[in-house]
Amino acid sequence: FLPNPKTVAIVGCPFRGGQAKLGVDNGPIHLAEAGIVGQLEEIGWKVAFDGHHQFEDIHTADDPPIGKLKNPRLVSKVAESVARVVGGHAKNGQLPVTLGGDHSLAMGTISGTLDTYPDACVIWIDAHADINTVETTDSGNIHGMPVSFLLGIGSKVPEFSWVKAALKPERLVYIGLRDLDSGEKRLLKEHNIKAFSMHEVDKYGIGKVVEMALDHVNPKRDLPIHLSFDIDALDPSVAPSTGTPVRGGLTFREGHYICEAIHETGLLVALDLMEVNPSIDDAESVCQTVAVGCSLVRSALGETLL
Ligand code: Z70
Ligand code: MN
Ligand code: MN
Ligand code: MN
Repeated sequence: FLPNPKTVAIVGCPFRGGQAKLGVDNGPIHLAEAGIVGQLEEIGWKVAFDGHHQFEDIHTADDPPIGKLKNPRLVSKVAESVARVVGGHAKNGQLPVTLGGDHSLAMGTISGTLDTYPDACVIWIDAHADINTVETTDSGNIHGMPVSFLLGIGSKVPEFSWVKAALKPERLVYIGLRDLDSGEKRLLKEHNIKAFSMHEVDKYGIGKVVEMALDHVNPKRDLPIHLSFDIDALDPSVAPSTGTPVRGGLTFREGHYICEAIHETGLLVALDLMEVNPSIDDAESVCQTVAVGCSLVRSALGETLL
């Protein structure tokens, strides 16, 4: 089923409408300026990058909240266009690497992947579960909600009717969680969603956790994998420049190990790197965070230590 892509399509998404902080829209610009394209070429990929995506601008005045949801029409429009772009690249046999931008974009990237590979599984690396529904969200920030839309749980918002409930709970697994709202904890239990929090990472070690995660979503190691990596899964000492740093996160090596192990499966069909915010913390922290982001992407795409 895999086209064995030799070409990466970089999908730069300068978007911040899924949360309130300024700056995360500059994440992809910094990642590109740090030389991610050349770095991937260096490790043997052809890289297609035709510039960052331009999104339709819907002004806040024309986009009042729907229930608690903030910027709902804007987020929906942007994610829908990202779904089209990612799906298009995947159907061309390319491996889409989406650079965010906030994590609401994953509503689009994963929709694009599932449209192309309906039996794909999702490995979601994050401090947060991003599974709030219309009912459970407190903040109204849609970057805390993309998973519920993909699963089709919570009440439906007509503006998001393009999102198919194409993700089955058994095809989703989390690693790195440590900051969940109480409603999110309930949803994970209710829907039997497998999650490895930092507690399990400490208990079993990252090698065993990745193996157990793959055993759950991909027992025969034959399904395509979409890896959605929120940089805030890493400890703030490793990746300080992100909107919601949470202490007690993955080490530099644990983050890279996840990417390396997923590359080794040979099943990766799409990758997201989200929530790099160059407006947070000092210049040195930004540099460090952007470099770690590039490095995670290289590891997921096959850079080896030896
Ligand atoms: C919270 C919410 C979130 C990222 C914060 C936080 C969600 N659960 N995700 N930062 N990346 O607002 O729903
Ligand atoms: Mn493109
Ligand atoms: Mn996230
Ligand atoms: Mn997060």
